[in-house]
Amino acid sequence: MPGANVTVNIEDNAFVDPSGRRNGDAEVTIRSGETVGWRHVGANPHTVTSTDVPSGARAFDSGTFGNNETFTVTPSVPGTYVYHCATHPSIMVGSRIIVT
Ligand SMILES: [Cu+2]
Repeated sequence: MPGANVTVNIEDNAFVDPSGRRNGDAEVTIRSGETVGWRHVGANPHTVTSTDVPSGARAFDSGTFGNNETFTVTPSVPGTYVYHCATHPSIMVGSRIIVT
């Protein structure tokens, strides 16, 4: 997706990384200062909401967004970021961003 170094698709009801891994198995790795993008390709509203970020890093929350909309995050603090969908936290859970 334009403006992102790596893109995670949001289907119903899954985060899907470029390797096809879903939800708790989905993981992308970027360098500090690069951008992760999410592209909503489903029908139902979802969110991208951090649940755990490295010490000193900023939490993120897309708010509810829908089909064809996008969201980006550009983390600067190295470490592991975990996020879920706040609307479907029991299903769309535990996806990770690794920042090196
Ligand atoms: Cu959701």
